[in-house]
Amino acid sequence: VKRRPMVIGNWKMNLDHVQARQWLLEYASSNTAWQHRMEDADVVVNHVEIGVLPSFTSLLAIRDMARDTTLDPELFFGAQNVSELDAGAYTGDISAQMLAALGCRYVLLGHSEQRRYHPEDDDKIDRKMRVVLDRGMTPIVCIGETKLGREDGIGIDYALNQLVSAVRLLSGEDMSRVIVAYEPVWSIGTGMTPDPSVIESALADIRDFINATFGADVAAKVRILYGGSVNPGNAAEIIRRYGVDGFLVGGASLDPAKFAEICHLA
Ligand code: G2H
Repeated sequence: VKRRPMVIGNWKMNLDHVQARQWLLEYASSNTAWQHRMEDADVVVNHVEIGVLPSFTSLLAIRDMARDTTLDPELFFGAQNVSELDAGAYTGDISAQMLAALGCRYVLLGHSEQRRYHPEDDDKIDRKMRVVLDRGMTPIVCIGETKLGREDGIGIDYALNQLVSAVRLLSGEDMSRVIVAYEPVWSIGTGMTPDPSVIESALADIRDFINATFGADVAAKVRILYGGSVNPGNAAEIIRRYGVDGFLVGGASLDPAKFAEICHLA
């Protein structure tokens, strides 16, 4: 199975709807410049799937502009979180139905900042996985160990336990649609990344778990991304590693030129 590489920009709590429009214009022109450079160099460009995760209030602006077919490459979008509940008296929450109605392709779940600053827990995340899949969207589930875990030698086991819980309610068919983002918490927004060989072995452990739980066909289909301080300087080295299907990019995705560069390195 050939998995399509992907790069997802997680804007976090940045870029209002006006700034989002501006971002998209600048991204489109950076991207065109990259394409010309690639053509001049006769490089065959990978068919990378590219998406952004704006804040809820910027989704509509991105949706309207992303429909513009002159934009190349196609830009998908999704949300940074969702309620696990269907509808009703849940002030301040956003449902999966609402996100699907907007045309969201992805919903990010279990980001460490959600786990840290909100009462987001494994039990809720597995229900969110379910509602996102039921609405035809793709969950991008984040897992990753804290620095503490790493120093204690817990390492990947901590991340794997999060994954075990997140996929608890899923069938193999569901699982083949899931995207897993491995983000060691200590590398998020810090400029520090694990050694590429460590990333490679962590992703291999994740795929082994999927293989053992859902079988080889499913394991071959699931895309596993690396996230945490990805930038144009380290992206090429990480993507070369076996089993790395792409990136979840935070800080560097706010700069449309840097984001376009990472997309072309993937
Ligand atoms: C990790 C990542 C994107 P950053 O959170 O999800 O952020 O690239 O800023 O480390």
